[in-house]
Amino acid sequence: MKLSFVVSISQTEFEAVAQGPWKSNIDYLASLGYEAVELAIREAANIDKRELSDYLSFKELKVSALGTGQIYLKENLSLSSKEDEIREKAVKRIHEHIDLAKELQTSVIIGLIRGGIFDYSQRQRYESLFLDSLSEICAYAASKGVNILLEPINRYETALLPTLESAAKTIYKLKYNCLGILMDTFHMNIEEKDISESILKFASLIKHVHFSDSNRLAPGQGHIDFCKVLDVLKKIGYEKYISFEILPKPDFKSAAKDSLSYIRKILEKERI
Ligand code: LER
Ligand code: MN
Repeated sequence: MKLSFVVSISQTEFEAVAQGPWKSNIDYLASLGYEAVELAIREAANIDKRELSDYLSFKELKVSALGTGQIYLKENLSLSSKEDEIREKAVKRIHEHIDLAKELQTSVIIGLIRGGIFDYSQRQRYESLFLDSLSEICAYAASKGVNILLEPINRYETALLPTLESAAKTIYKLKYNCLGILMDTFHMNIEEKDISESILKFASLIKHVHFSDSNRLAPGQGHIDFCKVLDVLKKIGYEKYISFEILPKPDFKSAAKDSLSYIRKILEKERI
């Protein structure tokens, strides 16, 4: 399992990321020994791809995934909007992320961009609009050889797809090989009956992992049992990235350092 940290390329309302000058954040993460960074990006088309990929290779860091939530948080574009124009704009923006992901040899996350829906009476309607958008995205991603990571998100952030089971049903329905699950321990702690059982049950679909403790702080600062989570990930043969998506508290540097040493200690002790 390879360790990664979420870095935002520009200023964002979402707090569980490293913010500020991205180059110095990347320098620091590389100096700690991280193997990859997950990049939270709002406008993929405006990124200087050459500068970004040159800098990452200079630091010998891979990109574990590209995040897309800022498109929703900052611009209110969502894949389940009832307005065709908004949905189309959101899909187009994800296509731009897919183009960037192809260059950086990484995957694209579909999390909050599905929309922060709280009108439960209309959930089916929103879900079907979301599935149409997702299907269009998957067709484009498949043509580019890029994987899409569908992230179950807890009920306080959206009404759509809160559990691994609901994401799995969506994946079986759409039948795209490029579509997998991003499991996030923070959301799972709220929504899953049993975190380990869900990981075992949907093992073959899990393609990316977010780690944060029950309170969105670094692993070890809340009540999630990460020894148990890592043990199950080991059992299913998970060898991809674990990305820390945590509040930078008390500050980014200590949060990044503490997460890495806490998880490494567990990995080494159990020889995962
Ligand atoms: C994003 O990865 C996430 O976990 C969501 O909570 C974003 O709001
Ligand atoms: Mn997450």
